[in-house]
Amino acid sequence: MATRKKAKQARPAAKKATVKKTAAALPAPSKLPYGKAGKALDGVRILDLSHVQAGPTCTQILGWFGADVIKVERPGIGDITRGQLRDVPNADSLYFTMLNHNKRSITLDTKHPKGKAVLERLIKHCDVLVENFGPGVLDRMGLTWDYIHKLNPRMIVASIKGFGPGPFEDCKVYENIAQCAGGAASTTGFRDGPPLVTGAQIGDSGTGLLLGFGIVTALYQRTKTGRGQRINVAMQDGVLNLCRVKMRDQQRLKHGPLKEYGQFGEGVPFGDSVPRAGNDSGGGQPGWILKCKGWETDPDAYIYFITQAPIWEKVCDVIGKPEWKTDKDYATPPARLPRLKHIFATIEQWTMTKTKYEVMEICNPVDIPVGPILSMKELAEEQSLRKTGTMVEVDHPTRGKYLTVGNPIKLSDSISEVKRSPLLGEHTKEILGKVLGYSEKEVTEILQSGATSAPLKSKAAA
Ligand code: CAO
Repeated sequence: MATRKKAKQARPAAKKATVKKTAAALPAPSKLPYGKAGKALDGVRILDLSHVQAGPTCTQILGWFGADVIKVERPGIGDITRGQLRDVPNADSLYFTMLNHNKRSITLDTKHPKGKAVLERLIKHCDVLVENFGPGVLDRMGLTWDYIHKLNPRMIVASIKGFGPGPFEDCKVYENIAQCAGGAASTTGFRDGPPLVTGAQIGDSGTGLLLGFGIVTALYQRTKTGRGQRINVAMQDGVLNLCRVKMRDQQRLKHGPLKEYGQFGEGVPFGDSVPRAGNDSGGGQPGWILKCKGWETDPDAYIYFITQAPIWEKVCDVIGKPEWKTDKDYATPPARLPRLKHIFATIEQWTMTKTKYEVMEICNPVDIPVGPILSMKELAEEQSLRKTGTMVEVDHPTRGKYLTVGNPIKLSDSISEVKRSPLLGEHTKEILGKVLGYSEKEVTEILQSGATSAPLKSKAAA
């Protein structure tokens, strides 16, 4: 009894301590209107050594959330994508501009002694170093984890590589290699065709987003530990993570055929690994891409149609097959599975009499899940996407106005502004002087040393 009483007394005290701790850890709620209290990552400084697509995707999204992203680029060349797939002569390509918004650019030869000294100062100044060089490059620059950690124990070092430790760890990797090695290609395409890669950049941009998640998580943990840590995301792992449902199916295969795959209904036996399933729905609700009015001339006149079980009767009514509601061959999901090809062919006879937008108008009010196949042209012109900032028009000093894809993550208190990508080395002087605190004389010395500029061509080479 006495013990119980003691415990009872102890409880409120513990509660009080928790409340106190929480109150001390968080500031009082801001009285400013939402969106006016700064950005989520204000004050976070990113040393961006990344290039091409995977790393820049990550640092761009951190920049949209307010982080100060300082992009270090090789003098005279910069990120290789500046010149790749160029559409406007002498201007940065869309490949570069669409991946490098909200960043500042400093040119630095990291192998030049003065360049290395500047880089070290940047390491001391920043919170996070992001890189997606080929395997071993960072170490060859002298930037081992031990070295960085000694310079700045709070530094988070975030890396993307093609593969994690294992047989392929030394390989260089681009998007499609990751899609192939991560299980996406073997499960994409039609059963009787070769593996296919998808246009969605799940290897590059997908892995970049995962890295961003790792970074904000590590920043949060640092508020408790005070120290940085290493983050490694392999593109193979990132793609495999997105192919989770296919690994689910791989294990289900041991227990019998995958009945929701069209191949089951066609009587084609399964092998020992997950087959390509065309446009079959990945979930338990059968679906397929169907032709719509105009498909003969418009390559995107198609709709994705899902025959979700709870609304099956509505599907029957809409397509003019009310008798299927009671027919034992069609009335239940298991009865339908072996007949999916015929069912979708019948639904298609109906969708071909309508445009994809008309199908949307008819099906959505009765809760039939359908989705139009939208072309890039249609998405670029879609006004609702402009209004939400998902599509943004940006002005650029050398290439003029262009359209870009904005931040898909909408925070109510950290509104994203998409600012144009920097010109090569546009902020070199500003970063040396204002950010790193070099004196005017020191800045001049660094600029004249060749650490920030392309080596002059010798007369013979010119
Ligand atoms: N100053 C001096 N040297 C610099 C520099 C700078 N500012 N920035 C880069 N370099 C040098 C590096 O030191 C390295 O030189 P060494 O090989 O002599 O050490 C070289 O430039 C860059 O090497 P890299 O292997 O990263 O570049 P690559 O063009 O040969 O390969 C890629 C590109 C993408 C295949 C490779 O970086 C890679 O596999 N990255 C990891 C996976 C990845 O992110 N892939 C996605 C690519 S698309 O987003």
